[in-house]
Amino acid sequence: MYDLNALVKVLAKSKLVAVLTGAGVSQESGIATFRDPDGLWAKFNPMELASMDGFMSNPELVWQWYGFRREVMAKCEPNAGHFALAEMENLFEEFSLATQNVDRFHQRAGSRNVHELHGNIIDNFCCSCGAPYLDEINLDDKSPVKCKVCSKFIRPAVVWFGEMLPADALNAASWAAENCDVYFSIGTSAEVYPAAQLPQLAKRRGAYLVEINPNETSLSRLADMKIALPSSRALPMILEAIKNV
Ligand code: BV8
Ligand code: ZN
Repeated sequence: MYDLNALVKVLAKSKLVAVLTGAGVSQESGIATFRDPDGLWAKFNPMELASMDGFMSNPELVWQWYGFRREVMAKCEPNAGHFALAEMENLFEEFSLATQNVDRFHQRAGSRNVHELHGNIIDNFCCSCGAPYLDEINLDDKSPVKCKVCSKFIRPAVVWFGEMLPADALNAASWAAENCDVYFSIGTSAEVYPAAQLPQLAKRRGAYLVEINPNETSLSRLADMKIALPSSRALPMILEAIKNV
């Protein structure tokens, strides 16, 4: 069981608060998660779709899958959990938000300093020469558009399985995990590495670890506090408790 008063007391003494979010934070905005029974991967095999090999062997299928997800994200809105995190950013001396999500909902909700560990689904670049592709994407295109420089395929600016995470985002998120007083792991199954290492690293370095997730994860037994609520309910409650101190 969680105790918001105890959490507020710990937060009141904190200089740096760090956060890692996963697909669960966007679930209540209408974006399917990856591993829940009705999740994105449930219908597809992640290695088949979210990897360079998958894209090269079936560019049309992968391009259409991203088109479908872009369409869903364009119709959805950030939820109360995103907005609460954006407000929390201003309540602490230092606040670091790292996300595995590619939907940019944290930024749309007003978070200014977001470390995108798995890239974003909005931008695109060339698979071959790396040139950014800046034109509008037609979501009805059934096959990937071609690069204007070398006419190879364009791809979404997400990090695929087997690909390195952007060094600047991972370094910033790792530094925050190593130096924070409180670490929130929110809406993630903590199964995808190296992002999943961050909460463990924070805990090892002595941070107070809070997990917000209605379900159990491999992190739950490590957490100092487990809040088994949807993030869109838990985060506004935490924000209110902090503001009412
Ligand atoms: C790397 C972008 C190596 C794309 C994503 C075999 C082959 C290749 C690699 C590996 C391998 N085995 C292991 C690996 C490493 C691999 C990995 O970790 N695999 C896992 C599956 C074991 N990692 C990688 O490949 C990474 N790169 O290792 O590079 C390397 C090393 C050196 C040199 C070169 C290369 C790259 C990983 C990034 C993959 N890209 N996304 C896209 O989106 O299309 S991963 C994808 O999973 C999303 O980013 C997603 O966010 C992420 C993690 O999932 P979660 O966010 O946790 O989502 P999930 O559905 O799992 O969980 C949701 C949770 O929310 C649940 O717990 C649920 O209970 C909870 N929830 C639900 N509703 C709510 C809620 N919580 C709160 N409120 C709610 N309302
Ligand atoms: Zn090119």
